[in-house]
Amino acid sequence: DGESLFISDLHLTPDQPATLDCFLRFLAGRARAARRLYILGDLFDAWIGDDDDAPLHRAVRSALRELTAAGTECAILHGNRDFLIGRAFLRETGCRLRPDPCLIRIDGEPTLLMHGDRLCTDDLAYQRFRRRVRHPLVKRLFLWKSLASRRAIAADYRRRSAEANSAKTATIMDVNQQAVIDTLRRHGATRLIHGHTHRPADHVHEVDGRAAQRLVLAEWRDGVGEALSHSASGWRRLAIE
Ligand code: LP5
Ligand code: MN
Repeated sequence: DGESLFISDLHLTPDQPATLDCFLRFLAGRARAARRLYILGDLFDAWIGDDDDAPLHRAVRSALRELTAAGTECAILHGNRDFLIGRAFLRETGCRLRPDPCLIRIDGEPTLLMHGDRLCTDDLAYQRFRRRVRHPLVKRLFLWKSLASRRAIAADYRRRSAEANSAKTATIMDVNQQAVIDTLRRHGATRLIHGHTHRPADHVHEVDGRAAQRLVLAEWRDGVGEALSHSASGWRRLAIE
């Protein structure tokens, strides 16, 4: 029943105008013709609250509103950089927030959608950071601050994160195999689609003697993106330019 598109890790920021243009063309074209669009987290490089009035955020909000008004259903998951996307954003865009993980059925197959950061269980420093910043009280205190100080804090976190990442190994920053298997088993899923690691690939895992597929989405950068497509003709990766 029409095409479903899956994207993640666009990391939209005014510093990367070509990627923003690419996304806006995608919304007005391929996505508009599709039945559903799933955004699996990190749409933005940093989301500091729905009251952010920066031009990029306005442009994305209105483009998403046009998309949903034209009839494409748009579901969004929180990423580690935009977990503060809230009700006002959803109201303004017509997007629906789904939990992470979120189980859907495609062709009758139980398919799990995640951002991917929860699966990186070897990265203890990140998981500690994640627990702290997702605490409801910490979020509320942050959102009470002025836009200017929120911008400064987010920039500081982004800087510290880049520093921390350059000291971590690739293995630590990838998903943990056991976490993948446990998650698939717990949800009875035979397919997992996620982003976050920026290592696009099709993996096969064995869960209780049965094969399960893990499709990892690519990040968007330098004006080039990727969408995973599912339609009557099956699964395909599309280059978005
Ligand atoms: O994002 P990326 O790809 O660089 O790396 C991620 C992990 N980093 C993050 C941090 C984000 O980049 C910052 C997002 C800022 C915008 C959100 C608004 C701010 C809201 C604040 C409060 C409600 O997610 C990175 C992983 C990597 O993915 C791979 O998985 O490794 O993890 C880290 O860098 C964490 C560090 O290891 C430890 C944390 C350093 C910062 C210390 C601040 C502690 C403050 C505690 C909070 C109250
Ligand atoms: Mn991420």
